Amino acid sequence: MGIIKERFRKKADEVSAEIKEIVKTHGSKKIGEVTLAQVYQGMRGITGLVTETSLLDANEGIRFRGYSIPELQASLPKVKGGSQPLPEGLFYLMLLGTLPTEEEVNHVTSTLQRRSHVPNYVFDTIESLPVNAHPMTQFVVGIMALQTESSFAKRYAEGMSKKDYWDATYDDALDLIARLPRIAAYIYRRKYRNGDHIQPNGLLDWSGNFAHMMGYDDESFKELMRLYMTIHADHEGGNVSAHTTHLVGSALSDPFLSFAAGMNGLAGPLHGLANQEVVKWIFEMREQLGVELPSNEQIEQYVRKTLSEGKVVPGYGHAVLRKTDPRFTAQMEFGRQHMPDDALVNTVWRIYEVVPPILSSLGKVKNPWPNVDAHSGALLVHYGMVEYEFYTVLFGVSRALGVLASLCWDRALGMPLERPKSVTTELVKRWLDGKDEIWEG
Ligand code: NMX
Ligand code: MLT
Repeated sequence: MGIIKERFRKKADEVSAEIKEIVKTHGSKKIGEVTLAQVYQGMRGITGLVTETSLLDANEGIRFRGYSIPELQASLPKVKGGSQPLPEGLFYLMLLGTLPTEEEVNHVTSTLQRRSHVPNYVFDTIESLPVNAHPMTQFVVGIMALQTESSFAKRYAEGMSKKDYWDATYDDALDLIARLPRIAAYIYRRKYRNGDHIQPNGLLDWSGNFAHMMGYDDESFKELMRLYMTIHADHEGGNVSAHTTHLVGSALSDPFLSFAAGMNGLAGPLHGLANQEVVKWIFEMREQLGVELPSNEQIEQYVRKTLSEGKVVPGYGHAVLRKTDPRFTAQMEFGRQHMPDDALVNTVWRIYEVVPPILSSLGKVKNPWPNVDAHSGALLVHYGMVEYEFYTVLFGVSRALGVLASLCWDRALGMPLERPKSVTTELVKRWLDGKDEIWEG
């Protein structure tokens, strides 16, 4: 057994015992009330899940095992001469709960390199799709093709004991994380570079190699990938991609099936697809105005036009956050350091000045501030990655770190099948008339 796997098993045994005790002693404690509005309105604010890897505060933003993004930037190991954290270190942190040393991060990097081989039939399956298929469709099909490699599915079919579920899940999680950059880069080169593929470089870190396979060898692009892969990795458990992966995993669907399901959720425009929508929206604005860097007044008019057409302003708002997303701020900082004069990046910063007061004035938007997707595309365009339909795939590769670390925890803690109660409006009306006890299900 590898040393990280062994440490995970030990840690999981401890946490598992602790949780058993908590549930035994305090299981009947009430932690909240549920209103009818919450049931109809996307279950906002209902605490119904446990996710160990990260926790979101509405005002402060995300903390990974207690560490904010600036704290991760300060304390996670980096490549020599680099200033962004290695996301392999964040994976270690999310999995084990402690910050890794440089040696431990190198160990994760080499474990991923060792597991990174993608069988040819996966590429053949992707090739069977039309090249104009959306990159997220190609990504999910690639993951599904890889599912034949699932150690969990194979061992389950052979009669694996419940106590070994975590072990097979861990193997699948690492295999998936190791292979996703190769699949994603293959899709990028297939769709946008005439199928001129680039072989992996086994000497590079996970994100550096990913950048290399996509055809971006500039060191500052690799730094951007390290930052990107770190900040998109996890956003507690209730977001669509994390929750879907957890939900599907709760049926003991293997990690490939579960993660592919999560990625189908990430492909929605209210979730991960928003990063492509932001750049598409700005490109359309620039085209309509015929300028590279629109003024604040021009942006304001364009925002009002978007709203008057019954559309949302992409990259703004959030179901939980109530302040500027620290992931936006981290990217803004990167932009200030690496490309302060870039016209598109400056447009993003002007949009940040213009949009919040407009959204606030509508009186219904709970969070007028930018989220992670408002900034990411502009940084990518700066390095020549203008193919915005691909951006959600980058988000997906990063999200694997968090949701698969969580799936390991789900299996190690023996999390049961998720099955909340639903009701019909007919029953709600009967309850409102005092005729039924609807909440006893
Ligand atoms: N532009 C215009 N209207 C908005 C926006 C926005 N950016 N955000 C919220 N609203 C509207 C929303 O459509 C709703 O209107 P109505 O009552 O007419 O249906 C009203 O404000 C109340 O919505 P909220 O309670 O503030 O937001 P909710 O929690 O329902 O949704 C989002 C959160 C993220 C889905 C929403 O803010 C949105 O659609 N934002 C734009 C898309 C986006 O950036 N998504 C990415 C989220 C981050 N991620 O990576 O996943
Ligand atoms: C995410 O990163 O998953 C998004 O910000 C959406 C969310 O947290 O609901």
